Amino acid sequence: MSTGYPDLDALLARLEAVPALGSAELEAEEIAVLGRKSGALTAALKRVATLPVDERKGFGAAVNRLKTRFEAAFAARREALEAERQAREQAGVDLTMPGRERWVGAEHPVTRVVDEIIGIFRGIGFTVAVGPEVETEWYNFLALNFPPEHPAMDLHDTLYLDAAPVEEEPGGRLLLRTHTSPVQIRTLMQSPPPVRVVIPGMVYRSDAFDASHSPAFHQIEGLAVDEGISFVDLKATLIHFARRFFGPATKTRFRPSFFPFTEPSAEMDVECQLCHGSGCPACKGTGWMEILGCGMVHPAVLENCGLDAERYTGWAFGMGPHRIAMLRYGIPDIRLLLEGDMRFLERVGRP
Ligand code: 2NL
Repeated sequence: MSTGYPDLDALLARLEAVPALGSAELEAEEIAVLGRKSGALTAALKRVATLPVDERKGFGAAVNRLKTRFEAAFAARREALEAERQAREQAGVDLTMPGRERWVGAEHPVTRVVDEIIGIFRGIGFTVAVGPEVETEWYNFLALNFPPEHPAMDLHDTLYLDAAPVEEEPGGRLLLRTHTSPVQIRTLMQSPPPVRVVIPGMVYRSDAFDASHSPAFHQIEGLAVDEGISFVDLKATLIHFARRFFGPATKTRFRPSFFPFTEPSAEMDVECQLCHGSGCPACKGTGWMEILGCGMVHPAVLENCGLDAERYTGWAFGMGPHRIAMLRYGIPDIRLLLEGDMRFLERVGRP
């Protein structure tokens, strides 16, 4: 129904739209149309005084009629919205209730440690390799120069599969790998040196689940094999790693050790991350924390992979990212890293 005035007719579309407004929109529209300061109809009413005398009465009346229609439409819509709200309330739905906050998750500290370690080695030319978690005795032990009677191969330490051996003995029995070294053996057998790889993954041992042990845990190993590689390369690379990972001023030390697959072998310590060398309960007063084992690849291991040990040499290391995460974040119990309790991740994980 036309008002008889084109500039007032322009508001009719807005009048028709009122019954579809939501409550916030309704409030805004009331102000936009009827508001004392800048409402569209208020402005039209103010214009009345500027018109020639004979036009004032007719226009003023049209504005007032339109104003009455708007007021009625707003009131009707407000009532309808209130009725809807009451109906919802009676049905037990409260749309004003705050939503449940959804936790988007966090990066696990072990994942973060593994990613950072891999990143540091990638930065100096290493690639990443992965391999099977079910292995044979040959790849897991014998190729690595474990003597056939080594206690690590015992049922008490290693989880064997209840399955037929893949080959006749020796070395054909199936097991859950106890370290990621078999992937290094596979890498050396498949691609000739130069080899520079890091290998992250889960490993398994027949251990009790207590504050410092778990039957399943992560390991990350590295291997460099080429012509002319020496212990100097091992030390320089691992010291570089420690400084990148723990900070540029980090002190390191190497102690002699023993592994069947390396000769000579060593363990690397970094200054205690909690007391910075002065001695505390975490480092048992020594000021040092062991972070990895390493050594020059035993010539027998190279020969087992079909390589000429007179021509090639190499070094390798292995470390446990759980231990490193515990040292770095001061986590007292390995089970906190493995149980998947979201309350722990909410506190320690990186969002
Ligand atoms: C440790 C010690 C180590 C290796 C792992 C390795 C692999 C091949 C040849 C020679 Cl194929 N060595 N790996 C070497 C030294 C130490 O791990 O304490 N891990 C948690």
